[in-house]
Amino acid sequence: QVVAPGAVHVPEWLSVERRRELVTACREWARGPVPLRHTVLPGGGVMSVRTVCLGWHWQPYRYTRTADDVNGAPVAAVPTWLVALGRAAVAEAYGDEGAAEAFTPDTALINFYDDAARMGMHQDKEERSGAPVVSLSIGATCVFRFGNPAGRGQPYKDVELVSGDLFVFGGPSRFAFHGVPKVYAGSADPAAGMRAGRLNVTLRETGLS
Ligand code: MD5
Ligand code: FE
Repeated sequence: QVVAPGAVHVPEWLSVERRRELVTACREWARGPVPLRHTVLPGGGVMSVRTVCLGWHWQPYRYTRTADDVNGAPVAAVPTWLVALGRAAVAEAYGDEGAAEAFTPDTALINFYDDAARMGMHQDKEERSGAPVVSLSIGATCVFRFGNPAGRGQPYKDVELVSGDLFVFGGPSRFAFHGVPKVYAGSADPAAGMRAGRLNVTLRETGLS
């Protein structure tokens, strides 16, 4: 499942039980202290994805401790169990206990996609850390477009991500362009508590203090 150097896909890594726990926790975080919201871009565009953050609040294009573009509230902390899950994910993907122990995510970005939501090709460049990004997908199947660090266009690989999948992006893949061009309607995971849409949780080190 090595898609590119540093990019590892582990299909259905999360047990159904784990998925349910994550879905329940995300529902709670979506209620507050900062509500799930469509991010508004500086040019006035509105993202179709809805997002809530833990630890640090991502706004285009910086991290803050308070959700200044939503309600000004301090964001909720990243729970220790989620940090532990992130470390287990790095261990699983890289088979490297040292890398797993060193991974100390201080932010989680939680994205909710309804069946019509998309994410355009972009790079994640706001972090000041060489650490990998851990991505957990639950619910509807999507097409994840994994590109290259040079630009939005070709070459890219389209990978289907299904409920429970883990993807870790590190090393030379950390700054690859990527996006979600399609969510498959009707492919959600009721056993995990997702009756519709897709949930993606990313765990990251911001390198900020
Ligand atoms: C998602 N989220 O499915 C994706 C999963 C985001 C975002 O893109 O910015 O919230 S994270 C995919 C990712 C993260 C960091 C690097 C790379 C991919 N990569 O180099 O391909 O909602
Ligand atoms: Fe991204």
